[in-house]
Amino acid sequence: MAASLPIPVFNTLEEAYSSLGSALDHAPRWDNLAVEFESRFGRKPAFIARAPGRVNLIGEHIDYALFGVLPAAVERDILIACAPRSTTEQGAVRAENLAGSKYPPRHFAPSFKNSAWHLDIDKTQLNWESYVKAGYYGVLNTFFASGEEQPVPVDILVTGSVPAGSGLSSSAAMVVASTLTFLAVNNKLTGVSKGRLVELAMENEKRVGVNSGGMDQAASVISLPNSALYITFFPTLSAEPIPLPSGSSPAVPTESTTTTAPSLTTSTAQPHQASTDPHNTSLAVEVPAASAGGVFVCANSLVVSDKVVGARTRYNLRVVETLVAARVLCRILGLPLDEDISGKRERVTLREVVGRYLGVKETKGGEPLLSTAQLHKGLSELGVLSGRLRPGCWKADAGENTVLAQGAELGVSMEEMVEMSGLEKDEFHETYLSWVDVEAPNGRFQLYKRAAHVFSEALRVLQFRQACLQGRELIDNKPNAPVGENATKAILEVLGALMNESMESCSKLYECSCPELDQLTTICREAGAYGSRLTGAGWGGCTVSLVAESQVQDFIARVKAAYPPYKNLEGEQLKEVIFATKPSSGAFVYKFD
Ligand code: NG1
Ligand code: MG
Repeated sequence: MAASLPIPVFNTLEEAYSSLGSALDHAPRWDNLAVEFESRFGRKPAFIARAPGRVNLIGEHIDYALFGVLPAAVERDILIACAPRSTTEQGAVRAENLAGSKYPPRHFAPSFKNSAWHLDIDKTQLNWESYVKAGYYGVLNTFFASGEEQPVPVDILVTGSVPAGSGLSSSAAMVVASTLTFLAVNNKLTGVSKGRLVELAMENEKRVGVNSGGMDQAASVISLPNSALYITFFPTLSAEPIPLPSGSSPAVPTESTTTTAPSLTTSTAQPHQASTDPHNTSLAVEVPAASAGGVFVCANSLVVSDKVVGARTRYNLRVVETLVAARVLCRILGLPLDEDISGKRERVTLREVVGRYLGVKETKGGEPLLSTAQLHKGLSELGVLSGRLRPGCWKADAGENTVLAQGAELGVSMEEMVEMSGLEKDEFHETYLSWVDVEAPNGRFQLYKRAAHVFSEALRVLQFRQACLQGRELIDNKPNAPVGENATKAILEVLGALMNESMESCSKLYECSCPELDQLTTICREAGAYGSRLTGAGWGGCTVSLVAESQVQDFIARVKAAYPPYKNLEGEQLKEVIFATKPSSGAFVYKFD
């Protein structure tokens, strides 16, 4: 399977660019980075590590509950050029960023104390180098753990085209690229599979302070051109490429279809200003007139999603609420827990609750033991049973009337939650709160709403995957037949409806939207999208909309006219905030001769 493959290391730029499966002109950015590296550090880079951002098509906030998600890598990525440096300061890093004033140069060095490597990461504010340090941390403590072998001193230069805080996972792209950089420059890439890199990057990203699931890192590492990935996390990480209903002819850029010959002649080439080049129309999509396919369009709400600083009351709180909901459901439904399973207190996930509910003994480390049909059944039934998590409904003697009478909005207090868990207060804190800093607004925790979202969203992912598989079959078999076209349209409508339901659930049950995201997704639907939803953690950042291929330009024009923050944006500035995406390939390393 895809996750067990080695990380690609390319020795020629032809190979590197063609692996991206895109008609974009990548050369200017790569050239510019290499030229700048040489002018700043006085020698050529030894490697460039590349990791893409991703757009999540469906499956929001369910990866840390260990349910499958459906993202695709985007063409926008992080590139890190690096080379070892000759100095006596072991493992020291000079880190610079091409976006200079926003991300000032940093110099830091790890220290080896008490049998472990340390780097200072400030979790109270967002610093760009924290993501570089996070990637380095895991490499140090995995490959230099004994303290005997020393990491080499390194110079690095970073450039990124994934907008930060936009839900397109610039953070995971940074962490994956950084992890790859330090692996490559220390000659530790051999034997590291894509799956291992995902595990390392997941661990690394948690060091920045967000207890995230593994979706972003897996998408950034494992993705393949032209398909989305159905990523599952239980019992182990697994990834299945899912073809998208993108029509019979693939979408191509309107201009720059001729790819500049790979150059990277660092001593002669002039730096290009790729991102501000008015002729760089690389993200506009030309649409085959007769195509019946759909295209995913990202639109940034321009509200910056502050996930790290806001993690206490947002992301990390949701992680705790879903975990506690899983325990309480086990108790309410009389399912095996703790002693029955492992002999000690466990933090059971909502995904594991499904297996227990269906009476299937699932073991970690093996193949998933639930069939798609079983998972479907379990999710549907548990979606209904999650109503028992409403205040007052969880006690054994709670009658049906109570279920109907109690509002979901209220949530439960800390005391009620501890009581529902069946744990002593100390044990509860140890199991659910000792490793994370959270604060519930008004002291109320929302177990019902969070579990209801997770079960329904996980079900929508299964339905979306199924519809994509059917859609591709139709397009492949009957590209021109009217019946095929109508059927394809019907599939796009199914996908769009699932995206709309997902948005509704994120907004109402998971409460991870914001007024601007609600407004922008409504505008996108009114502008003709089959469906539109927030993507990524939410509370700001991007939306993703499914749009008929033949309608993309018209759609963009309508959204521009209707969404107030876009009114004064033209040309490149507009393309920065709203663009069609084509699934790209995952992370790799380019090695200079
Ligand atoms: P974003 O907002 O794109 O960084 C975050 C998490 C994911 C996932 C989504 C919500 C990180 C690194 N990633 O994505 O694991 O939980 O939110 O579906 O925090
Ligand atoms: Mg992120």
